[in-house]
Amino acid sequence: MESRISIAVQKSGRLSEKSLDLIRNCGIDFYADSRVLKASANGFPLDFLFVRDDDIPQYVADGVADIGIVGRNEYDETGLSLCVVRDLKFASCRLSVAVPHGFDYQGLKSLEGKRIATSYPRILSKILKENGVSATPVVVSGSVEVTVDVGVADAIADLVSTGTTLKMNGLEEAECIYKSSAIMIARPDISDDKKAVLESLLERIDAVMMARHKKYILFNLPADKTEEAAAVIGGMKSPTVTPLMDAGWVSVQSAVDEDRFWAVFEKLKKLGAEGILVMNIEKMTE
Ligand code: PRT
Ligand code: ZN
Repeated sequence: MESRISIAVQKSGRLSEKSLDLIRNCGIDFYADSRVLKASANGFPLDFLFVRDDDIPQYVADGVADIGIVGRNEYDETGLSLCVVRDLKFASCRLSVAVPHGFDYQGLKSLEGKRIATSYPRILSKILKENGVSATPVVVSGSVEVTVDVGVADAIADLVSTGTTLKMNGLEEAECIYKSSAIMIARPDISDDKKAVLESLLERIDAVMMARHKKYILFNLPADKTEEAAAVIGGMKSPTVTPLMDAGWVSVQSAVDEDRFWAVFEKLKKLGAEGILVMNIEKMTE
């Protein structure tokens, strides 16, 4: 019988939807309902376990699940030693030191002897130790941003994405000390059969992630500008160039990195490109 692998995914929260979207985009079909704890995929040997994110690393360590999707912050905070098989690059955030207005922050040394509220005492302590700073972590499991106001801490170290929560609570983001995003973790002692299933899942994930950062462009170009256009596009291989009925023109198609897209677009227009079509890529391999 074919081996199946199980994945622990956050039941409801910042990671849930994107974790499930990623797996669906891998062409894996399943039914997830917020009231159920388990699900099984159709046509791919993957079973789901929907749990709180805090529990995911331990479940993977205990073999309750073979793999899991969790924030790097949650994983690092456990101190467990599992395999980080992919950085999935969503749910990005940073752990930042934030201080009340009027706190003269001059780097981590300003925290010497201070009380710092955080939900990530292990990560914070490691960073403070590396920087030779001795401070007292005040461990709280939520509402870290109110601790200064109520007088239990002098500063905080909390996750930030837009910075709105800090501002709303009268705090200033003083320094980012750690960066996080969703990662896929796996048990180190997974069987060979399961490893093969994991490899096939990772191959699909890589294709989806690669496509996410690319656009596909198709345009007509004066034939004598082909070399220049290829240089502008750069990328993996030379673009595909097809002659048009009008001998002076060619049709060019290629994938372009999304972050370079507008710069490439402008340059191609200057070279005389016409009828530029831009498409999202669903999946892609190197
Ligand atoms: O119920 P369960 O335990 O499963 O979920 P949870 O409430 O513990 O976690 P959840 O869903 O809030 O976050 C899951 C993961 O998302 C975290 O472990 C991070 O890896 C990641 N992530 C990304 C964030 C944020 N962005 C984030 N902004 N986690 C929390 N926040 C909080 C932050 O703690 C602060 O309270 O959002 C607030 C700040 O947001 P901004 O936008 O105002 O800066
Ligand atoms: Zn949690």
